[in-house]
Amino acid sequence: MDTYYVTTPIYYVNDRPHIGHCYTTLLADVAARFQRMRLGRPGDVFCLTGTDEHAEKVVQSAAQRGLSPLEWADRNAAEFRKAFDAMDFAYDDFVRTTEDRHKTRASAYIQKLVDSGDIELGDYEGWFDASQEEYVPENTAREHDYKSPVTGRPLEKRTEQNYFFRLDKYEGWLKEQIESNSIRVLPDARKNEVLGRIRQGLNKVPVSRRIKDGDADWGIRMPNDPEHRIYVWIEALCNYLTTVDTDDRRRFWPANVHVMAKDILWFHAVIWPAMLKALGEEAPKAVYAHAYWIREGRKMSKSLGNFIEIELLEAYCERYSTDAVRWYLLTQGPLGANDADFAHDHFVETYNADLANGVGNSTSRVGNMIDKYLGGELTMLCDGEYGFPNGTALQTALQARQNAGKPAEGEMRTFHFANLTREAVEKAIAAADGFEVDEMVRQGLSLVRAVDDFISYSAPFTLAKQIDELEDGPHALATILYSCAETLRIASLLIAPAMPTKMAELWQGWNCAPADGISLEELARFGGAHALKKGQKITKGEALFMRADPKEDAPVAKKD
Ligand code: ME8
Repeated sequence: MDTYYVTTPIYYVNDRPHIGHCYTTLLADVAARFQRMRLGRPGDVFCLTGTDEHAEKVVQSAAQRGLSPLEWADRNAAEFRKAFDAMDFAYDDFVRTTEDRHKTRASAYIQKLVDSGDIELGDYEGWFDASQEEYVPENTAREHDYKSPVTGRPLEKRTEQNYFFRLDKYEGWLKEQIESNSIRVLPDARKNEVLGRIRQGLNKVPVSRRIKDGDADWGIRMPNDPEHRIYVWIEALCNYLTTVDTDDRRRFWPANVHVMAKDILWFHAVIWPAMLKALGEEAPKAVYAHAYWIREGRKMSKSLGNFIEIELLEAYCERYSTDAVRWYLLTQGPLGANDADFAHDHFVETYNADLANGVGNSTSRVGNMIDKYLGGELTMLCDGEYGFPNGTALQTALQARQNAGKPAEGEMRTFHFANLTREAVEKAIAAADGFEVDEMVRQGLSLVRAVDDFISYSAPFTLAKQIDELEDGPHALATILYSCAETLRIASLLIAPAMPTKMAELWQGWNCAPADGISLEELARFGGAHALKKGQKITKGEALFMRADPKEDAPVAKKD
């Protein structure tokens, strides 16, 4: 893989950001951070987010506030950026569809589709879902009693003369591309849904609206017919290409993955790839549609007004750290096919189990032992193998347990940290390829758990008490602590995309910040060129996460 390009939807600016927007953008951010490290070439990764500004509802909500659409869009686009800064997202560009760079190129793409006969004029009658800015197919409208499947608001019957995109021409091609995974529709359940709907037959898609008297001058006009405006969805999709359609960014196309929630999968898995095909452009390699964050069993959405707002997330960030919020959203969120409920108890439970008692406890325990027993300096290396026949350090530790009257039970166990860490990195890379970003960082946590298990088994604190009595004692203790620290270093690389600040803190204390320009596989080689060294200073430092009190009330959003 030479380059990696990941996108989020561009969000409507009729309202302020909430957990859903933060969640999708977090997924893209974590994937991009991982790939930057994996490739060792941050400049070859491109993460795009932004705002979708030409919707009718932006005009309406601006008017309600006595503002021009652009003033309202400016204000909300700034809110999105602020929210994304608070969540520590490191995107490479933030596109606004009101920017010239987008408008000019989107308009050129539409003209090209007109010229090729892929866009043509015709009459259209259908059920319009004004709350979602889209037409709903007749059977879906009927199934939902002529109400919006998303918001439950009544659908409107509309007839208009429109330009249409000939989606029907691409039915066979789309089926073949998706079936063969040339375009991967992920997760798998979504692929079947999309194929099922394609098999019902594809119709032409309206791509314009006739401008009526009194309409605000908002949106992009059809380049061939200024009486019409390009339907907001069609121009919005173009953002993924308009933003990288420059000499220096073209190399990022096609996108590796477009990420979104399942509500807008159809546009991304079907309409957009067909538009690209018609334009002579390559289709995205994958489209990933996650499920929803819900609250008390109902979808959270701006239209229902029941979402978890950015202010509440900020209150969680303030109390538990931004990295902890990122970890919770990432690992407990609706990444697969199932919706996820945001619940305070569950937050605290996850925080304590994975972070305070997991990553935080393990790193501070190992740091403290190195400080106490080795004077804060690694004095031995280890080949990472604690099985027979090379596990002499472990045998010495077990001897110490025996001497202290606390023998380890059962058969002698083996801990091959060189293998364990290599496997974890391989699994993380495989997970990243399928956009299972939660599984990707969980590989880091599994290494932390392996170190905890090894510490309980080898009991270095027991060994430390007999250091002068056992012939091999000092060597065994230093070797065991080295392998714990080195395994945690590798774990920290896999966890860093989710918790960049906390892992940077750890690297600072342990003097092991990953070098620039080196790929993950090199960085993560146990005992390799970038490993912890003999003589390396380890500062014990503060615990990364303090235990949370489950009895404490949930944080509350601060309002201006
Ligand atoms: O649809 N749970 O914008 P939008 C998880 N402008 N994710 C959620 C969510 C929830 N409850 N609610 C929203 C649009 N999202 C168009 C997109 S793209 C060319 C144009 C996230 O502001 C999720 O990513 O309504 C969803 O797909 C997106 O916000 C919809 O954002």
